[in-house]
Amino acid sequence: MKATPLLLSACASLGLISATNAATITLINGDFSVGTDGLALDATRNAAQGWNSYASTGAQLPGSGGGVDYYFASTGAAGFQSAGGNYISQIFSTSDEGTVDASTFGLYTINLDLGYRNTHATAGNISMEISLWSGSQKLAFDNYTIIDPGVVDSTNPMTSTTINLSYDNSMVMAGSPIEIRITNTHTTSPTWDGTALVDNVSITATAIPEPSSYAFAGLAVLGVVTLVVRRRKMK
Ligand SMILES: [Ca+2]
Repeated sequence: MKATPLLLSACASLGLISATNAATITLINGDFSVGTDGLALDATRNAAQGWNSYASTGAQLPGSGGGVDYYFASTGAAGFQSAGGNYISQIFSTSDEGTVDASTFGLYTINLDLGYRNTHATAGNISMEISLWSGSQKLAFDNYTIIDPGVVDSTNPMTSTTINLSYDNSMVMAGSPIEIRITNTHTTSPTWDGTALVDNVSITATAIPEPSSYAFAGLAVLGVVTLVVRRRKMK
């Protein structure tokens, strides 16, 4: 009967590592509804609060101005042109479980709405890249194709999309920043003919058990098996 406590111990170890530790990430202004002055974007035309934007041909976030208004009142989405790499990004640091950095979680589920501004022009399928970065290091990425819907008056169709990204967070130094980037990798001319729309971005994160936890559980199971085999041989 000495095997019983060890068996319970092994089961407890397995239970610990199989339990998921999901957390909702706090993204600022995931629906692109607020400007940098805290007012609604459609009233102020300021850049979106919480987000950075990068483009080869000027700013591209809703309300950022600069000669082209990227804010679309009908959807309230961020829009950016097909200039071969325009992207928006946000470094996030908190979740409902506390402070987050790139070493905290290894699996991220990103929900967002993607669409095509097709009321005036379209220019082929738009390839989007959704990625996670820590500084200059790309940790994970996936691609999504927004199919060219053709020009249709008074639309701008949006589709809810889920992207799962994972990486080995045990290899990332604690305290490293983590950033989400949403990139329009399509290139066309004029660039605004292929304008991608992004809205309602949210992220949940899950811890991936460290390999050492698996090793420990494996050793515990091995110990039980060995003990059982020995006891049977003794009978
Ligand atoms: Ca919105």
